[in-house]
Amino acid sequence: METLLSPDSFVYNNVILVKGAMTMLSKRLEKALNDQIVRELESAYVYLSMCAYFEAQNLRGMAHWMRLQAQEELKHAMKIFDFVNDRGGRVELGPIAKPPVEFKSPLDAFQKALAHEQKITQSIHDLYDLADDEDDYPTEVMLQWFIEEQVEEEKSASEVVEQLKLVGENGAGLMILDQKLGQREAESS
Ligand code: OFO
Repeated sequence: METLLSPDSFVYNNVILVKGAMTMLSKRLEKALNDQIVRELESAYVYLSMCAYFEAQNLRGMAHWMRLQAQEELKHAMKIFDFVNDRGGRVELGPIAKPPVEFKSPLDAFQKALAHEQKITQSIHDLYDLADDEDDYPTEVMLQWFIEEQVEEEKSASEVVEQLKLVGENGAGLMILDQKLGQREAESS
């Protein structure tokens, strides 16, 4: 069905916005979005390091889960990267911290993954507050995708944490869970 737009409206990310709302990013928001790009790249780095840990433990299913997670984080970084460019901003990448290398156990690794996601959720919420303060509607719309995504991110890490707690020291249970996590499929978008 065709949507009739008034002459001063346009569609951005499936949302109708009024022309003039798509102003340049403020310097403060540009800096905050750049920081978020780095955090998303840092997330990819953290999960790749966890992937390497699981590979070394011969837990190939968990390694696969972490590899896909790292790939998703790169897509998250690129979403914001493209958005900053689309808004006439300047992407400026910063340094990425060295990720943790060793973990006490698979449970420890997934607990750290969950804690990491909780930190990222907070940073997305802080970004949204800033966009809201500045009445930057396009940034708010773009961040709504991330707000929903963070609910999924926390949920999936938290599910594995709970399953690993149930498995405990049971080697057979760990193998079954590893197999199950190896079936994770890449997201389509
Ligand atoms: Fe980008 O969602 Fe995880 O960190």
